[in-house]
Amino acid sequence: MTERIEGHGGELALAALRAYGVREMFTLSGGHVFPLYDAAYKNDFPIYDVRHEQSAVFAAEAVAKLQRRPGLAVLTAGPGVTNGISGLTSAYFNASPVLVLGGRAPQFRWGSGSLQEMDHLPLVAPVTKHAETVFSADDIPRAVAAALSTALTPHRGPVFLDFPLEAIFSVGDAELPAGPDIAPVEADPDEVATAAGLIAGAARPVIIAGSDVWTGDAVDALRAAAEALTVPVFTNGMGRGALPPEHPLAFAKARRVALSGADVVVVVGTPLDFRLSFGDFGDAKVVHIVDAPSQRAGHLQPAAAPAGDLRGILTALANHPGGRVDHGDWVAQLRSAEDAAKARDAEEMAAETDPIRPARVYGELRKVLARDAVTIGDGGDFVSYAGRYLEPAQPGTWLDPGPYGCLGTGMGYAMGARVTHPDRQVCVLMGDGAAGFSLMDVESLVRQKLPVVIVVGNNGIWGLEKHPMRAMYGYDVAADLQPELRYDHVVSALGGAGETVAKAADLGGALQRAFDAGVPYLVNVLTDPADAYPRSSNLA
Ligand SMILES: Cc1ncc(C[n+]2csc(CCOP(=O)(O)OP(=O)(O)O)c2C)c(N)n1
Ligand SMILES: [Mg+2]
Repeated sequence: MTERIEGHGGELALAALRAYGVREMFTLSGGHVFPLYDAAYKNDFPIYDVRHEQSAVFAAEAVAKLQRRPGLAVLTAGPGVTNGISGLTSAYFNASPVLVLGGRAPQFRWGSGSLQEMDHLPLVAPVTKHAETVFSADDIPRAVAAALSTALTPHRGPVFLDFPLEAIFSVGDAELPAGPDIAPVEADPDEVATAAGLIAGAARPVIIAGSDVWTGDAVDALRAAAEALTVPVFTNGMGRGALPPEHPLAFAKARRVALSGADVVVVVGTPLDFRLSFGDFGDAKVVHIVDAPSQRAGHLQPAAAPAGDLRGILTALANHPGGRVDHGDWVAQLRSAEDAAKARDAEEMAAETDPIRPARVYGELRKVLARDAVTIGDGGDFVSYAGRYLEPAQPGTWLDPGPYGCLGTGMGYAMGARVTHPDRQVCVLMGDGAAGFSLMDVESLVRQKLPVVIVVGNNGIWGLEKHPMRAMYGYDVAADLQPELRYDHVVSALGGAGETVAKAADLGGALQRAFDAGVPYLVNVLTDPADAYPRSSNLA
């Protein structure tokens, strides 16, 4: 028996959203979307509001990434939607199932110059899997359900709907959608068998696992495959923490040794993009395992590229019936490289330098972070160091902006993380430059009682740009910020608290106070502007 629902457009939308597991909205007020607020208000559906629409979309994306279910941002017509476009684009690059519902000027007088009248679709179409204007209230549940099904179907991604004023304000009725029913797509078994044979027959195989392994709920299958075939595993994005750091096959530091020595590189659930030298691993054969055919690389021809449900593919690898080469020596070789690199890192993380270097910040942070803490990176070099020195112990605990590399995710991601995990530590690692994009949203966090810890690596520069520009031109422009600025005072002024730390010895106490504070708390660490993250070539 199907259930019929009736009400205004906002109520019809909410019923469909709930059927799809959406549990809250992130928004910034605008009259065009009032019916969505009215429905939420009358049905005890949580509304979190922000000070810039980018934060609403980033918060929705954090919920989608951490909880593996759709995240919702509601944006008003025109500028509300355009302010959300970097968030949508990030979600598109990250395959995050985010739904943006936009208000829209009335259709009946379209073209007459209504307030905030613009057609959003041509702007959002290139960065969404689906974008549609819904012209009648009756049609809203169908459209919401179809959009969310699309968002949740691998390869996942954001979707957009907008509702002309008269559609969302008028009353209609429709069938209640049943909720998601996404059938897994099975990969071609021959291709999976080819991949399994290549890995089992390799002398020096390596696995690199990325975000889709987490999103596709394939973490256990990844571990089973790695263990069954004895393959060292490296991770990136939401894949970090898929194997606990103490697992004998979990590696992080020996990446260069691994990739230069490997004869088969297996990349699972992440594109062969700049983060993985575009899939160029010298003479090694590449196996690229993706969650949908659309994700196969167009710029190279891997030795095998099974596409389909990642859990199914990885489980098939774990159950590979054929013989296998012993990889024990290879694993041992990488382990000694890993241990040596870890010892070097440990020294750097303990170094008593003046000014403080980022490594020490992470050395101190590691002492106070719980295993299930959510850490969020928003910045340049300071976040590259976070990636290097922090070791997520569990999957689904590390949020970086992903390959779109958009600064400004910080407070939005923090809001989504706090809403997701009310009882865990949530810690944002921020460059001082990045802080400028979203720090005003500390006000939203304070007001809505969403405490988080913010650690700013305050080097007084756009470090990731200043150092490369100097290296390239011998000078730099547009790369300086006010040195030693009191970002902690900004947070205090907004109702939170914080302090500035200039000496390494004071870091531990400050971080402890931050996690105990119970309000948004910013630790403003004055770091060495001369410190540059070592990289061979970098144009960000
Ligand atoms: C929205 C956006 N604007 C500009 C950039 C280019 N960019 C990448 S890193 C970076 C510098 C970041 O500086 P900061 O946050 O202070 O971190 P630091 O490198 O100094 O540690 C810039 C400007 C970007 N990635 N995203
Ligand atoms: Mg900086």
